[in-house]
Amino acid sequence: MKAVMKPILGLAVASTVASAAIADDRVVRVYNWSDYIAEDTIEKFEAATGIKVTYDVFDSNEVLEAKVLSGQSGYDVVVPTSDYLARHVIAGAYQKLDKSKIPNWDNLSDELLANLENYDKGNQYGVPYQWGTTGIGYNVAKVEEALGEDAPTDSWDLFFNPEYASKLADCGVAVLDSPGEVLPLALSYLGLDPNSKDRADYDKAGELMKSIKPSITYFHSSRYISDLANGDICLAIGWSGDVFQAMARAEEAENGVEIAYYIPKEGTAMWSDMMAIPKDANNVDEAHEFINFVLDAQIGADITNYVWYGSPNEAAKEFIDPEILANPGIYPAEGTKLFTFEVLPEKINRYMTRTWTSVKSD
Ligand code: N2P
Repeated sequence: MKAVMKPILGLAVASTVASAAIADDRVVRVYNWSDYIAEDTIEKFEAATGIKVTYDVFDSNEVLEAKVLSGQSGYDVVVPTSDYLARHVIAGAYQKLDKSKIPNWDNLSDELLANLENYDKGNQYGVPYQWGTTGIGYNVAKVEEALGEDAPTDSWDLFFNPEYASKLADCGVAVLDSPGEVLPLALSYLGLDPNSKDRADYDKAGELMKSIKPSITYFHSSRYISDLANGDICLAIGWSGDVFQAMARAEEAENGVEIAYYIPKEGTAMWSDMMAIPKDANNVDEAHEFINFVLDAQIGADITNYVWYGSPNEAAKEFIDPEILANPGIYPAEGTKLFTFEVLPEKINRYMTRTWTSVKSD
């Protein structure tokens, strides 16, 4: 009898200890874009709150959307772009924020919050995280070598005009792997509405993409940072902060690679990514604490100083590197042509996905 009792007792004790540990350990599961947070933000949050962070990353709204719309994301905080947030809200994927648990909400820019009401009336579901533009990152020396001094390094022609793109193919051209990011740019280049609701327009955007497809080395939404930094590609259609991070990495490596970013003169997309709490979140209090922490003025500035994206945090401005605030690639100059993404009918979203698949498989 004794011999049998002992292990059972031992087991009972062990499981009591384990469940006590689970009850005490507060956790928050965060799903954010890759290369989108300061090196020490998580560490600081854990030290300040005792909440343990599980941190996973994605690099496209499409990947995030598949998880969020499944209703079983497994996350407490996710970060869709504002137009995707709006779609997910319509689908009932998020819970309303409890702003009484986000005292740092007041640090946010009122002007930005007002603009974001186009996606989220009353700012009930989404909290701006960082914002930026989509543009062209390029290797200064390699582009000059391939195209000479007259390279149109202020225009979308560098990418969308096969005459130039074809000369860059050998040194490598990377494109974001996302219909929702790239097709509006193609529409805009063609002089069409970047938020067109007309399928025929997407056929034209698809044709344009196919015309430069032979010059495209790969479609991927995060690899271009290290490839630009290492000199492995000479052009990327990418997001502002990511290209600046590539620039910083090259400088740090002292490898002689000079990277530049520009917003094409024809105009581009400006977007804002939003923190939101999925319906299936298990750690709702912790999610609010995480969001509130990110909205701290110093923490918000740390993030922008590290990832080179625009901050929605007005109070953070005094801690942001003045060079970043003065950089028109990060904070676009007055008069820059910019458009924002609208929430499109689902049938248009599906058509964009189909168009993209056909571009990639062509
Ligand atoms: C970070 C990319 C975030 C911007 N790597 C895309 N909305």
